[in-house]
Amino acid sequence: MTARANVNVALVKYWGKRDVTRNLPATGSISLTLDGLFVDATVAFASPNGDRFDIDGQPARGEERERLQRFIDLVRQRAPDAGAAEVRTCSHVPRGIGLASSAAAFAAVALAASRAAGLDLDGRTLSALARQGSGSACRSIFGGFVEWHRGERPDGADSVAEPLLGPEEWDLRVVVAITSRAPKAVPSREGMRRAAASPFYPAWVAEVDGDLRAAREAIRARDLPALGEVAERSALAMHAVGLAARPPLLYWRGATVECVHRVWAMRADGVPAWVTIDAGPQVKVLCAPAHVAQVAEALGAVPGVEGVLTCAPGRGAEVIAT
Ligand code: 2P0
Repeated sequence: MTARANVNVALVKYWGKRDVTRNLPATGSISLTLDGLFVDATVAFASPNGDRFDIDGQPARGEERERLQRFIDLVRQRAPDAGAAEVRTCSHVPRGIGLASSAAAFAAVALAASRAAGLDLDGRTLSALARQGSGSACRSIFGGFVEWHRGERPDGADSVAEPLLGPEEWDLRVVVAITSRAPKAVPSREGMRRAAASPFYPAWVAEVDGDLRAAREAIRARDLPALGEVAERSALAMHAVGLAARPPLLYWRGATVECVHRVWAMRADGVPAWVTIDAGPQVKVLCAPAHVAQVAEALGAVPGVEGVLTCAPGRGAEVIAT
């Protein structure tokens, strides 16, 4: 069974957990699933050689292996007779540089593994399962604009994503400026742990409900300036929390800052474009299709930018081979 899932970019960020084991977030978040950056996962049960995990053609090791092992154990709790698993993932997105490859990977594995085990989970249940592999994976189950609800229950059954607007319902673009391909120094998990101890963290949490409301409203109204504004402030506030943490957390490189200034200068010149930045140095710019060429050219000309990608809204996770 092979499933494909796209990455997603958060417009209102998930940054911090209320339960580390189950990946229950401190706040809700809203994302856009992106076309063209995806992970394929192939899963078969009843492997004769015990559990096997391969990532991009290599046996999984260390922390990555443990995460996959824990995840497959969760699937087997629902399908105890499934047997040993053979899991292979193939990534079509650079890994570990802040482009959400783990979100796509766990969304794809959740779908492929549950189907391979004979389970036919509804979107909500599949989203809750994917969340336990990687929090943001619960959003990649769905296409287009997606909201992940914080939920209240200690078991996390209500901490699931739901689609807000399908990928065909609002045609936007995200232009990604790659400023460094080096593996990130601080994984998101550790970043969130540090952020939660920042003196600014309570202020961050207090702002998120208002940002979620504003983003939901902007998406409903297809209001790009309103959505861009909330996305930009959510990202900058998330990074401000890290700057104030002890030890401090700074994902940006010099070119990251230059890209932000470039986008702000373009906006002052009348080009509607807004930045967001995740747990890495890449800059993602939200704009309308009509402005993609201009934005991509401007970002590509910023010293230190190593490459530029453009993504349209993408579909949710789907089975591509049985
Ligand atoms: C997000 N990020 O909302 C935020 C913004 C990065 C910055 O979700 O520990 O890989 O697996 O739940 O989902 C990246 O964190 O973390 C992330 P885990 P995840 O997209």
